Amino acid sequence: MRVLVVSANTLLKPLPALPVGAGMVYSALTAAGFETCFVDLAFVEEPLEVLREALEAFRPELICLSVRNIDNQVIQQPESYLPFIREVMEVCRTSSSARVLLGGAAMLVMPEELVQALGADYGIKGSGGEAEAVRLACELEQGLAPESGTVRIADPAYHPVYSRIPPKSLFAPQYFIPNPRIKKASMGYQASRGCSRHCIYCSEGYNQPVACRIPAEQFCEDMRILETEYQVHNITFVDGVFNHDVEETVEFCRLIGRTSPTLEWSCALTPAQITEELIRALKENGCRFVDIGADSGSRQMLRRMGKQFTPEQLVTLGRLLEQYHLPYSVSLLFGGPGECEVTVQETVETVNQMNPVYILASQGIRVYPHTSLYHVALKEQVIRPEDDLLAPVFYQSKDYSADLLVKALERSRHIYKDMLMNSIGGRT
Ligand code: B12
Ligand code: SF4
Repeated sequence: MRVLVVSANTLLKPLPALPVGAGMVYSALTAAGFETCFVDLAFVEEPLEVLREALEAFRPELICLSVRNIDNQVIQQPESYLPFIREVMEVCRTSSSARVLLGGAAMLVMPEELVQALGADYGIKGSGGEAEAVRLACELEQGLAPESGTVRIADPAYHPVYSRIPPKSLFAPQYFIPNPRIKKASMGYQASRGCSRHCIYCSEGYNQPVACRIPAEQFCEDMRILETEYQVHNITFVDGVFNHDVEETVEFCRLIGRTSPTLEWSCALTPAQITEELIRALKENGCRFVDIGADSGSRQMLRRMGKQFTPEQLVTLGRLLEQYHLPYSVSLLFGGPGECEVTVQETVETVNQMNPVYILASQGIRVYPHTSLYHVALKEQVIRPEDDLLAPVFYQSKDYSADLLVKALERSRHIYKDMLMNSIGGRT
């Protein structure tokens, strides 16, 4: 069977995101013996035309459409990418009679809704997906086609053959232009799937409240490919959080050190699972930057946002990172349930006790259906059951406004930046 894998993400800001996931699906299907072709719609002048030509030339029997972003999640300047995805789907339908299987990061967030809205034949949701794509393609080949509109849940476990880094030659060279900020070629790499945390606005921990780490041998093999074939010596771990479990993470850091002693890397930490031994293990094994996904520094807000740590734990993490000379950023999310003048001030005061390199502050939280926030938003009548959440919809506490933040930032030691990296306020 001929299978065309399409990466439909054309967004190049804030930086181009290498379509590793779509590439893994391509590699898995190729390894399973299917005749495959890969089309990436980024960096081409006329993406729809490129897709049409590929469909006509390759004549696929199955199209694996990888969708990454639904919208930009920016309340100040919301931008939906669905109109373009609909156009992509339209081209698939008019230029081909192949069945369309939908997958990708956007399917973590709104799986059934996307399959229905785009009129796809099948969908696979959740972290992982490459092995499930192979399974579905095999069924189609054997004439065991599932019912149209079926959405399956991916098994997050890493498959020894199918969950492999794709060949570098699959990707456009533009993806490997060094990041101007760090002046090095860096790459996102996922070493665990799912998330052990339960942030109320996120479908990751809601769907799969355990994380599944890549097996050690497979990780070593991936690192060898990254260093030799990709020539990348700097990676960002894009796991929901890096430290799901302290002891296991310490061991994993040591594995990185043994496997790739010259690799430099960054990761996201939750203050909930920290020991000094862990921070030492990060430092000794190549970690060069940490993002703390704090969301808030207010005790009440941390509890309401489902963050499972306290302001004291947040400050302690900052101090430990400083002690070990590990630079870090703090990500904040203002406007969650119950956010008000007092809680905003509490956050600013907590972060004043820390010394991050920068602070990224978002305001208003994008509401997705399979999350706890969805139910809060319904209860507070911010949304109605019939609302179409495919369009950017945000939750913002009625007691919160951007002015409150600007006022609170008069007492900040730091500059706060928004999602578009504009300065919101504060001082150094
Ligand atoms: C790391 C990350 C970033 C990094 C990327 C860094 C880099 N160098 O790649 C940065 C910070 C730059 C970033 C930016 C943005 N991001 Co981001 N990002 C992520 C994150 C945390 C991980 C993505 C990743 O690399 N995954 C690892 C790869 C291997 O997995 P994957 O692509 O999902 O592929 C797997 C499956 O999806 C599946 N699969 C993939 N394709 C297909 C196709 C088929 C047919 C099938 C069956 C399966 C399948 O199999 C793959 C292998 O298992 C995700 C959250 C998440 N957990 O996915 C958000 C996420 C993808 N980002 C999101 C968004 C919105 C953005 C931005 C638009 C934000 C903004 N305003 O700037 C930008 C867009 C950037 C761009 N150019 O596209 C959203 C997208 C969904 C949505 N809400 O619209 C997500 C899901 C976060 C969320 N929960 O809301 N992001
Ligand atoms: S830590 Fe990140 S991935 Fe995990 S539940 Fe929270 S927002 Fe989602």
